[in-house]
Amino acid sequence: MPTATPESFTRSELEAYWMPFTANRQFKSKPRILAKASGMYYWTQDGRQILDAVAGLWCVNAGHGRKEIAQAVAAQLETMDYAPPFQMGHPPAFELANAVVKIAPAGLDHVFFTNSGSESVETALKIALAYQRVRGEATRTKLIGRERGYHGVGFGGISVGGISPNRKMWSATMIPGVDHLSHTHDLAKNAFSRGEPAHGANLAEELERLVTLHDASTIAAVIVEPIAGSTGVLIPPQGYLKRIREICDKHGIVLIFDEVITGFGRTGSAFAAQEFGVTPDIITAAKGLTNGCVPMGAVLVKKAIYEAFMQGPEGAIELFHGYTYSAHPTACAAGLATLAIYEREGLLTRAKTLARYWEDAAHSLQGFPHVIDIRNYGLILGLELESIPGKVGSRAFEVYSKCFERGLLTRQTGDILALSPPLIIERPQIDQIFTTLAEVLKGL
Ligand code: PXG
Repeated sequence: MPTATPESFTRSELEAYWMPFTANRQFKSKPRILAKASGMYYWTQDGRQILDAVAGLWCVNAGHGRKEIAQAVAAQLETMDYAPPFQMGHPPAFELANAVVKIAPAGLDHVFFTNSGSESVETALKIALAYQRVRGEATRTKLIGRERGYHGVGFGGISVGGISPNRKMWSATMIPGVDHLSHTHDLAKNAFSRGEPAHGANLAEELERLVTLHDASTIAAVIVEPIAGSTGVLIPPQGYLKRIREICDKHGIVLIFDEVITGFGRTGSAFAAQEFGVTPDIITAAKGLTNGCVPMGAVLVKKAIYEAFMQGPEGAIELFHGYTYSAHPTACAAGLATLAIYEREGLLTRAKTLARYWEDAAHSLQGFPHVIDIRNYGLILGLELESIPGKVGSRAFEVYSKCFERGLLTRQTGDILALSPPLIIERPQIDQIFTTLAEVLKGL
């Protein structure tokens, strides 16, 4: 365990690290520093125990400090630390691809490895565009995303993404030919829904409208998160994803599900695609693939897309794309050990068995001060608070800070708290989460 205490970092030492997606000045005036983790808990540098209600950042699905993963990583580093991924292979890469295919929706039989969710998104968009070309549909160059979508931070991802602060600085350099569907968040009709909200499937018809506007022959792909995570847990309305699938089929549009958050058990199935009974053509994944231990992402591709590339001279490289660390042996070892834990402990479906308890506990907060919505699916929760006029985000940040002081790690986005604990959570820990939230909300 590190020996330094927060106080031991001077302000200028804190300055050296430009922190990502962080209010750096606010943080550095009052740092929150985590130093150790095990099971469902973190410990701060000054030794306080913190219940992890966000699985790190939606990624530590099997809980912290899993010895099997640590041992697999150590063994791989000693056996072979690195192997070039271009024109070379190594056993864990093929083993992990097969292990992922085994739990993937039927038909998604091929896996391209990346190092993050953002890289998975860039890879998926490039594959979709290239696929349209190799199958003779080169005029299909447009991409459709959705408002309030988060698809990482690459230029493709921010272009199809629908979060204005992530876009405005780079507006002139975003990729051209992108359009967006409306988001599906509708508190007037769907507040306090349990599971999939009843209203909003009609919003999928916007895709038909965009097809009419641009013409199908110009549209390559649509990308959506089955459940939007980063912008505050937006659960798909009943029938919405199915309708998006139908419209994509009708018009030859590639459907990409960004499952960086929803993948690996968070909804109660291995992937949200299986949970909602809608199979996309491409899935992007990351996070839970390695239990957050080693950076890694994956793009799962359906057979017809992969096979469209496997044409022409045998010696030709079919896809000019890849990373130095694609299928890094250490990441593959972590991924294999992680998937083995998920299987052994039934974690990919555990959220289903706890979902009802989670839902009831969550909705017990209805009626608490400033709570304007509670929404849930599997082991995911979005708790929305009424914004203070002119100070959007400050109320939820106060809840987030007070929860942290009381030993609970949550995640705040705008005036929404997003929760998604490790899938090993037990009922008393669910109780602790909602008791703490109740105390904090009462004190607002
Ligand atoms: N797609 C989705 C759906 C994501 O949630 C990414 C892509 C990008 O992944 P990387 O590994 O490049 O970060 C994500 C990431 C939050 C939060 O507060 C969520 C993410 C990242 C940061 C914060 O919910 N998800």
